[in-house]
Amino acid sequence: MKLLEGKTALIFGLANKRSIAWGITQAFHQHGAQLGFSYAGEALEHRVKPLAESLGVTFVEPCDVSKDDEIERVAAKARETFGEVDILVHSIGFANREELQGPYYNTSREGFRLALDISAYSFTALAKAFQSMLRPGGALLTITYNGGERVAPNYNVMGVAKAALEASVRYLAYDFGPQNVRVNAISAGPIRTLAAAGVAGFKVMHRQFTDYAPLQQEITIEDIGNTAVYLCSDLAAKTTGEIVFVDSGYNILGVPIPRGKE
Ligand code: NAD
Ligand code: 0WE
Repeated sequence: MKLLEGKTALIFGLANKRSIAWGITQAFHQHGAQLGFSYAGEALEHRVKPLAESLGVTFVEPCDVSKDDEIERVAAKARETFGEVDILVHSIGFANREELQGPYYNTSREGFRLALDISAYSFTALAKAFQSMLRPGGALLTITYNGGERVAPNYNVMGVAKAALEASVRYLAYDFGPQNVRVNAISAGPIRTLAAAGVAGFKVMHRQFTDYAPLQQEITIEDIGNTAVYLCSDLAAKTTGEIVFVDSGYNILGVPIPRGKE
């Protein structure tokens, strides 16, 4: 059964084949959605264009989400191309590398501003820019991490940004409710993407994740894609303002002990 037939979805945050945005793209494509992409800027064009072409997607627009004029430009382009849009996916996060190690209290004022601007505010900015284009029955979706609710060592200012992002999901869900547009987030377990590459201690964290998680299984971009289809389809018609965990059950643990060592 195709769950997104007749729906148009715009996906922000595609960098390469390992991106969570690519897992979502493939699942949306399999479910019959008409797609459009937006990517950060020219440096990524040579990676994103071939991926778009492989699915026959022609709407591929650069947009640095820290720039209001670029958001406005891509929104105008979407209106011109599609008229109305059903689904908007935000799969974007960034902090300066030096902020993702050492004590959180060392976060600089500018590092805090940048991380919250790109990782949290941009979702609200996109919601505003696309508000008048969103069809009733539509959905906004973003990707978060449990480091926004609990302490993940080194995640630091990104955790604070995810907390702001998750609160934005609830406030936006309230705002968009009367328009019958739903707003949700997927809280993904650790996945080896570009944004996870070279992160201090990622390998150790990833290893213990599968040792402790109830399902004892790694999280894939396909797992996130499948849940994204559900949340953006009419199957989730009465679900809004939620943070849905796709993490093999890791977040439910109060006393994490490896299997067999209880
Ligand atoms: P990724 O590097 O493939 O995606 C991050 C994207 O953010 C990239 O496409 C990058 O170009 C984009 N981006 C950064 N700054 C931007 C800007 N100024 N304007 C526009 N785009 C910008 O990595 P990913 O893991 O797929 O990350 C996607 C989302 O998933 C992020 O919000 C991340 O925090 C979240 N997440 C990742 C994991 C994980 O373990 N990989 C777990 C939970 C949540
Ligand atoms: O949200 C993320 C990735 C966040 C991220 C990663 C980078 C690395 C490269 C944001 N900005 C940057 N900037 C860079 O220059 N994740 C959930 C993956 C992740 O990142 C961590 C993690 C996990 C998990 C950082 C520290 C600790 C754990």
